[in-house]
Amino acid sequence: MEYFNDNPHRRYNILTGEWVLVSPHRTKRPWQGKTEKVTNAVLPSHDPNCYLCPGNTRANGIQTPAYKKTYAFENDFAALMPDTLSSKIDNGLLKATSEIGICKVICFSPNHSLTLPLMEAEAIVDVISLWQKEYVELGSLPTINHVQIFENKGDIMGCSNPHPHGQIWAQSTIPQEVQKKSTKQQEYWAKTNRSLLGDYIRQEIIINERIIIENDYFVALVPYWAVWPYEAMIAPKRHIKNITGLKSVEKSAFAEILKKLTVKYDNLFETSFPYSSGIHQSPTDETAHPAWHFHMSFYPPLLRSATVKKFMVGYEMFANPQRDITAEQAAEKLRKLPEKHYSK
Ligand code: H2U
Repeated sequence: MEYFNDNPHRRYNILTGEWVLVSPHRTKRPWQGKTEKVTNAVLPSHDPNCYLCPGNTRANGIQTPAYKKTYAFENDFAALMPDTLSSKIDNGLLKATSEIGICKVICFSPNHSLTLPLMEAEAIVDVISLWQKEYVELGSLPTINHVQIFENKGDIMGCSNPHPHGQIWAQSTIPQEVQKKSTKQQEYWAKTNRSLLGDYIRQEIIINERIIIENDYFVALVPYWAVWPYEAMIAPKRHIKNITGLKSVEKSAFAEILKKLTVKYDNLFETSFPYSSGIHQSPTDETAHPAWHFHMSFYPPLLRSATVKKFMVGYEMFANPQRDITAEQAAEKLRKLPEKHYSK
């Protein structure tokens, strides 16, 4: 509705049941902060001091093999451990339970200087194949009921090393963000026998205001309820529960759209665009999860330039997430950006 382009309103997140406050009229306020471009460091293809480069030694003395495509290993400083003993505190209002899990590091490429947008789509297919393998292997362990695949990109996101890599934290309980989405998708499925996200995507394709990129099998869009200024979601048009359900052509289409979206991200402020991305998909517990529709979300912090980020502070911390530019404005900006990387 036109009125919402200029006036404060709340939008509903169908996947979590949460709301975001949108204040589009605020984009007119004067900005006296920084907007300069940054000089992007040129990285070598092999860094002798990088723990993740082939042939180098990790912090704990183990040697990384001379891998040619991708490489996964158990995190040496893991947040979750496979052998944690079962224990519980239930003392009045004090509750705690032990948690079992496995954390892995996933190297996307042996080339230290690359990032997903700079990799060839075929090489991204290899990354997706590794994600699938890890999802199956970790998910089939009796103690693992959820496998979270994610990437923190850029030091602004707390990433410790520019070598292209992501992580997997697999654990015995289903984390709360996933639990919320399970509940909402299951409620819709019980009522309609259809995928909530599938119906949403079909509606978005018809409206065509928030789509960034579309191919035969996938869309990349700014969700109606996006919180981060340039938040995006990649989702398959077909109802697929998790990444193991991808057919070969769909896997290539996923890699292609992943590359195109991240290239556009880099082109937005002509910088290696920071973000946290993660794949939400069916948990690996004993349940069938027919309602689950897998998707990959990108939460980038940048707002105005390569250095000016959106702060989730004040009202956002104490009351509710809030954004200024609308999802439609963000999608239009991203849609219009070239699909060729600015550095090439
Ligand atoms: P981040 O940069 O996203 O933090 O990921 C790097 C991970 O790699 C981090 O979790 C692990 C860190 O614990 N790591 C090792 O497992 N071994 C090392 O030798 C260095 C870093």
